Amino acid sequence: MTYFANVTKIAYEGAKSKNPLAFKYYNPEEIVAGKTMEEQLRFSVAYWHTFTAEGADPFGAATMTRPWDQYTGMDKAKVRVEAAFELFEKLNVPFFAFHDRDIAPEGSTLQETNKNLDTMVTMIKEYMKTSKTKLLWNTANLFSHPRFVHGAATSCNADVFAYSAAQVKKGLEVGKELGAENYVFWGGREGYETLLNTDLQLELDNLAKFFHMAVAYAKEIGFTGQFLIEPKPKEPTKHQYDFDAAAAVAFLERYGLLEHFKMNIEANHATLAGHNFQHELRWCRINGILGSVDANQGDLLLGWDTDEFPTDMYETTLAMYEILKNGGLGKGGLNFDAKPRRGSIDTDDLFYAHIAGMDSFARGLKVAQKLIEDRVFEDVLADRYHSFTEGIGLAIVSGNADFHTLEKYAMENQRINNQSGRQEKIKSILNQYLLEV
Ligand code: XUL
Ligand code: CO
Repeated sequence: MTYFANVTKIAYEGAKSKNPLAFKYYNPEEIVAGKTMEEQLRFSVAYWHTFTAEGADPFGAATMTRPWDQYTGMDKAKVRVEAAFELFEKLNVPFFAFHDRDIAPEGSTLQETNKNLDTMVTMIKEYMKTSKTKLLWNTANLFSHPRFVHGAATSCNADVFAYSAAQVKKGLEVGKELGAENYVFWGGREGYETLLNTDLQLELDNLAKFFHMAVAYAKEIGFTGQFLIEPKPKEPTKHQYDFDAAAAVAFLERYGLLEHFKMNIEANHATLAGHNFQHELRWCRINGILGSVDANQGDLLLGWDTDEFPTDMYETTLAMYEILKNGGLGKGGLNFDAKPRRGSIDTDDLFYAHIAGMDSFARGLKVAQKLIEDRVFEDVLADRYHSFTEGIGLAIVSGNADFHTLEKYAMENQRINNQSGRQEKIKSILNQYLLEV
């Protein structure tokens, strides 16, 4: 049985290829910066966008008909797994990621829901035995069902807190069973609509308790996946507690949780927070908490989370620059939390979309590697911050200055000379690399 009859295994054919179902830049075996592209990029397919999303938006119904749509319930879930492993193999991706409810439908009780999940986990585990594709991360969907109307771990209703705990407990067991390299917490409903009815202090304390319980349970069962928080400032909730990496880290630090977590940075979430992708990656990198990436892009003309496949070469290049400077992603990967546009209605579009994303990041990797090799930005910084390498600047950075010595210096130093930031010149150089590497 094949679900993607028009597509054979996607091969690397090089930049001159006119075959739309071939990689132009992603050559999994090619060595870049000491590792194969496959090892550097660690691509992952997001189960929800690829196998459960069907093109619905807040104003209109589904536009995409998939081969598994002729089935319902558990039958549909099983056919999706068959199709998923066919797609993984044809795309030659090393990883995938899912929410619990992506792979198995809810039953009428939590017991029945867990039973459905167990059946699907057994099936997926069987497929994973003969597939190279591993589980990058799993997570709990604590946002779709109406029970999460007021939040999950930050709900005003203790019964919902308990239900959410049970769901994450099961999720950690599933993660262990399938050898997940990470476990993600994205708090889409963890936040508030209005402070007029919100006990902010209690909600944050409860969220911290929830995370501590998750850390304890992972330890108890020997689940060794890396815990990741995925920041997002808003949508669906007006204000989400894990607003951006800085807010998430301040929270983790305040509650003694920082050593147990890293960040899963999503490009579109960064822009929703008023940052750019590189900002969030850089911030995590310098703080040693860059865990994984949800690789997508937003549309600056639309104010919401459009989850487009990443094709903007500036973004992929600067993202790969941060990732290489980070020494890679460790247990993390580049997970395509992305969907074809509502008008891209064919099943083949799933392949075109992934190829576009994989090629854009592969090319970004090569340009970033060359930028680093040639010390393009490193030399810019060395020159720009030169004043901190000698004299008073060296005294400041080495901790040998105080307000007395600085005042004395400033009084004696009558002339301050500033130099140009040279932004436009730097951008021209970046363009040369993008066009010529
Ligand atoms: C939502 C989002 C989620 C998380 C996992 O914006 O990004 O799909 O990645 O729950
Ligand atoms: Co995401």
